Amino acid sequence: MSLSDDISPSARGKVRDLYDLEDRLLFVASDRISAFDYVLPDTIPYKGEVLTQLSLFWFEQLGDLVHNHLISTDTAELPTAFKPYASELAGRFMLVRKATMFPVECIVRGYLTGSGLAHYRQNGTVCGIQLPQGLTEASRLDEPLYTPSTKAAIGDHDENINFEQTIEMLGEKNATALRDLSVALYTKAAALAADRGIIIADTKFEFGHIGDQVILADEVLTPDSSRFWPAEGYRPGRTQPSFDKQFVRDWLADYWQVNGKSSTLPHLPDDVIEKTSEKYRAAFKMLTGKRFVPAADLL
Ligand code: Q0N
Repeated sequence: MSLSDDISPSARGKVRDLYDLEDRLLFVASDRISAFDYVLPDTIPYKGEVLTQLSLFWFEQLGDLVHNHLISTDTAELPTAFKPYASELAGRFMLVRKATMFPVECIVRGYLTGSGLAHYRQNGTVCGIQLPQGLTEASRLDEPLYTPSTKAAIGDHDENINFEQTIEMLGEKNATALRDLSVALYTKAAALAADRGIIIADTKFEFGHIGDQVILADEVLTPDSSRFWPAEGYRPGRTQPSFDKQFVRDWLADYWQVNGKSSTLPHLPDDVIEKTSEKYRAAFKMLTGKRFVPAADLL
């Protein structure tokens, strides 16, 4: 009896599900994992719980900067239809306020990598912002960059936009508020993480509003919404290892190298699954200073 088999989510992301409760939403983080843009056929034990507990930590840390959508994580407050799934949901769900979402992904980059680096190499700019010459893979930026994107009209890949375009989409007041909040949130979180041995290279925030109150939504500052790098061994000029997914990526890249890429994704070996599960818990411990406790252990 699995929740998503019995009740259809109103929105299903690669790894997260949202259920409509009319006045509220039930936000659920699964143990699914994606790598190289594919959702893999295996789940990572505790991943959804760890990411949820990490989001809760950040909502608390960042509560002085912005309101957020969290209402409750108490199974006692689940609507009747979801009560039979309380043990499946415990630790991995949030009851959240339904907001009107701004159609912009608010990305902040403190380091240059990925699509930001690719654009910089071609144009010297990222999202219309001119950068100094000589930057390389994983270079730290002097100031964090706000590089918003939007869901492309066709397909579902994201398209970078410049700040001007966000003004056209959201109006100047909202566009400015989202940019300033995003940079402030990233700056505070990245400083805390840096003190604890984790580089948050970049991250994505999603905001909504209820009336004229801006609200931070979705999950925040998790390894799924961000690039986490181990501070130890950081060296610009080469691709940094992913704090959480490196075992998975290395194993998959190796597997494809040997077997070729086919249409079916392979199952991960048990030790890759176990080591990856441990990585998520290690990130949680480093960032929060607390050991991760599975919800099942709290009964
Ligand atoms: C919402 N998404 C995008 C979950 C995440 N509080 C909210 N109010 C209204 N809408 C949303 C939220 C939130 N969070 C956010 N979609 C709707 C990402 N989803 C994708 C599916 O899984």
